[in-house]
Amino acid sequence: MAKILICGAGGFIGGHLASKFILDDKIKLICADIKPLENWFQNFEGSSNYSLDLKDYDNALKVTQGVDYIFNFACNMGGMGFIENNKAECMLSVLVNTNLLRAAIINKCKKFFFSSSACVYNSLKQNETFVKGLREEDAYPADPEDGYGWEKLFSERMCRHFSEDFGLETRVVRYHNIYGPIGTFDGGREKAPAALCRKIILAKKNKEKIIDVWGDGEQTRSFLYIDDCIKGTLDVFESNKQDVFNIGSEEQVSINEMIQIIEEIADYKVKKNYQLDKPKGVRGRSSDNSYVEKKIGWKPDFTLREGLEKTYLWIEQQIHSGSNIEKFCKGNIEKITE
Ligand code: GKE
Repeated sequence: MAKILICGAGGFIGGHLASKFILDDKIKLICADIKPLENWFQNFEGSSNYSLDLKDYDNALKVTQGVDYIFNFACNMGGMGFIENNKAECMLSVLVNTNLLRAAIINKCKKFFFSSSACVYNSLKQNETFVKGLREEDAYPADPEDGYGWEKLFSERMCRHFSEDFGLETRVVRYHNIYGPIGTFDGGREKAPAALCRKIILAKKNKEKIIDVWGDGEQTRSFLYIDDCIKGTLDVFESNKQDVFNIGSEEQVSINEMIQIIEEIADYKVKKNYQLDKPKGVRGRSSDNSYVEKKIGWKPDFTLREGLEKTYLWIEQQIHSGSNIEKFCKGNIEKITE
């Protein structure tokens, strides 16, 4: 039995990974998150679940005891609305990854996975729309997203030096805006795909004809569906490649183009109220997957349209049923009543 620990298991990507491992009877699964168990997006009886703060070194030592493999997704993060307004809080996540690396050495863990982010990339390479896809080397010279991006880049380098100096096997990927069902869609931490699905669902439900859009809608991104993210995560983790890899999509779209796809899914058109004072992040970003495809053999399967169809449907079900809606939205989402 391999003992696997998922840190941040109460969150979006961690929860989906746990839902994969829980089905494997050759894995003893341990899950940890700072959130109380009732607020975990997904939790499973078959795993050992701990609600604890990994910024406390003693907790990291305790929860990694006897563990073979560690996946660290635990960090204070969200979409642009969150990371632009909580830079110090996002940087404190460096304590989590540092504690876990130290504990992994003490507890002789075999391999360590760190979830980095496209926010590490040099901002000067992202100041136009429809930019050239970012290659792994584009993180240097370093000029990452303020706060969150610096923490992710620093923690990437800690992983590298813990491998070089202490022989700990580490695997690092840079996620490019992961979206899908069973994730945050309101309350301030949500990212654009879920936010815009929610806005169009509510507009349709309340027969409103206009939605708020942050920025001018021309900014571009690529968005990776959660199932592709999990497959890429496992492919990198199981490889023998000690390096950093993009796990993202090369399907670069403007926010306006994404809204058009969601309108088609909803069969409901809306006007856009562009809010130029809202958090916008970089002007353009997309992934270049040539390195991960060559070295790992991974590339995404889902198109944005396919992923948004599943995401839209799930959010619509949550809103119309109102079940557990607080779990996915810490904010004051208006109660949707039939
Ligand atoms: N969240 C959100 N909500 N974004 C909106 C909205 C809205 O209602 N309307 C338009 N946008 C625009 C934002 O202004 C931004 O330009 C773009 O969509 C994407 O915003 P986002 O999904 O919140 O986050 P970013 O891609 O800018 O940055 C995220 O990148 C991830 C890695 O790719 C970060 O917030 C992290 O979640 C992560 O590093």
